[in-house]
Amino acid sequence: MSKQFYITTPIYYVNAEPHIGHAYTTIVADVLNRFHMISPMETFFLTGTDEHGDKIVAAAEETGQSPKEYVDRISGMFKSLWPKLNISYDQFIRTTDLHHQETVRLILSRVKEKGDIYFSEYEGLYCLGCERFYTDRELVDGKCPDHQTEPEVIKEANYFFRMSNYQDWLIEHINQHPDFIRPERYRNEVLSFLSEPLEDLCISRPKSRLKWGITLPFDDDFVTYVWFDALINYVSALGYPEGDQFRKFWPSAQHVIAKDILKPHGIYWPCMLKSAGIEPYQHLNVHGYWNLSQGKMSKSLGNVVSPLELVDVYGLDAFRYFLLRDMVFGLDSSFSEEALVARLNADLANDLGNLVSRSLTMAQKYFEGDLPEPGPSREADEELKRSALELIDIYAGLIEDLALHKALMAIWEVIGKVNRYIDYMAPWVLAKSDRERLATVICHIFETLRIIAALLWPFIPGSAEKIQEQLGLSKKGTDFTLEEIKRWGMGRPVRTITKAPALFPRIEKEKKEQQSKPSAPKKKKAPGLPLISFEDFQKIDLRIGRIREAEAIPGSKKLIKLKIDIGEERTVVAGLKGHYAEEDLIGTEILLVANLAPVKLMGVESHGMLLAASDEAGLHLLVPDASTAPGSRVK
Ligand code: ME8
Repeated sequence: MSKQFYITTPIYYVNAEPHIGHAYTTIVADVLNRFHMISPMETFFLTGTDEHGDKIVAAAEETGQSPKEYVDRISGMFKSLWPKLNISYDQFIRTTDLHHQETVRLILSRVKEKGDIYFSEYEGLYCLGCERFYTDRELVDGKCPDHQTEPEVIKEANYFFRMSNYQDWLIEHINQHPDFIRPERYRNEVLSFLSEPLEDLCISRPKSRLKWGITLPFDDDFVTYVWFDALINYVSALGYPEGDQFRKFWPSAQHVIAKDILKPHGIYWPCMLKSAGIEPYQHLNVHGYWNLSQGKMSKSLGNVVSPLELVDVYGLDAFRYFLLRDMVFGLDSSFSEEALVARLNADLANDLGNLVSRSLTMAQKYFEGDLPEPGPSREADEELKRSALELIDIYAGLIEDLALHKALMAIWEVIGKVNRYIDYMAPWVLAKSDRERLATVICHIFETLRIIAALLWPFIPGSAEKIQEQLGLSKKGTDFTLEEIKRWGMGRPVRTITKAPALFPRIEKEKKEQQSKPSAPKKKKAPGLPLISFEDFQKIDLRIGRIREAEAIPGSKKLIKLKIDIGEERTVVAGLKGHYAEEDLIGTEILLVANLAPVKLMGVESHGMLLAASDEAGLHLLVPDASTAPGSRVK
């Protein structure tokens, strides 16, 4: 692997304020960047704003500002948002930057010299929202699928880029580099698009219609089409063609985008690069949409969720963690505050927060914060050590594969193990009987915590550094490389361990709501079911299970077949489709009615029933509030 890593986000349009979709992409790029920092590699992280085109002029007109005043203001909002989300980018590019404009003109000249640009009259269907011509087959019921508006017929003479010249080369390149566009579903989408003849790309707009853009180097009466301008930011930022940064970082380039802009990035951009004589990027990483319960969130629909408002209420790392844990990279996800609160309370406050806090309390109480040397280790200690060390490679592999939610699940599996190790070892008993054993156990807990904190740093850097601080470590964040993280025994603190306020305070949603709404109606009484005796209740065998496999049942709209570990393996059929993605279920701990008589559903025999509750927001699986061993009895 090369020693450099170059990651980019899309440059966002400045026609509206940033929302959680933009935050997600930028946080993902930040996680990947930070992960490569500790790999360690020399990294470069680029973000910025896209400031030309019809849309921007229309948005500026609405506010009564000039395009320049308008883009300065909104671009500033993006720029000032990122530090508040702990995004550590290296450069913020604006397409109105002079050096970017010069690079666009240089590349246009090169492509023209190559013979790939021609002038022609064109009549087509143009969507103002997308700023592009549509072919009939791309429209849905005659309307733009994104904006649900009928495109205008526009006839004008324009410059065209011979994209069709590069169709065969691009198909070949994608076939030879299976992870050029990933995940696979988006690679297939691009290949399917390329199976039809590629049309040439209209790359200019006459100034009579649009002045706000970069003037073509070979015709003063035209400005550059916004996409031909915007995509070039990825190389202009590095000082193409002569810049040292370009030479150093471009060969390792990776883009992160959502599926809405797959076509410009998966097709136009590689063809433009090829024509200009620049090597293609390494990877195009494509994620799905964050939706709200009522559908896609978008600026044009006006139903966006503001990142800063969420951060103010729930804290930055709860927000970052939720976005990264609840979206399977590549698939769509539904955003709800309820789900965010559930994650915060269960994973952060209970599992991680309590683990850190109880460990620090024990170190204080038994050793006044000054950990002694550990004594000889036993099998259970070795087992914990093995899990913690194995986690490092598993985690790295999952991040390389963009399975960010799985990397977090893997960390949480080890968090669960440490919590169980503490319960099992009962240091409070050892404190009275065996101080040497106590020291060994506490040292194993601290070493595992050191590894957990270091691996969490790319995801929730602020909290990870606080944990490192509380553990009394001299190093923080990027100071720990993956190699160093692997060195067991480094965790002996150099300073006295400090007990600090809770890392992730629980959100008591109902309490909060009641406080802010004194006249809120009383909670509905539970609907009356017949009373049962305690003996009857005891007949139900309720167990903690962990989902190992999840697979949709073909032909069924609702059912998913699950393999669940409850100390033994159970096959259970559950109506979870549409509420949970199969991949998301794997690793989840659930409550299972384990002694229900088997039933056959869609030909599959089901041995038990999962507990779940539903309300207006959807169906929610009931889960233990801290990781619990599979098979544990629920009482
Ligand atoms: O397309 N869910 O800018 P843009 C997830 N200027 N991500 C979302 C999202 C959602 N609901 N909504 C937006 C442009 N995004 C061009 C890019 S690049 C050379 C030019 C994120 O402001 C996601 O990353 O419309 C998506 O690709 C991007 O914002 C679109 O941002």
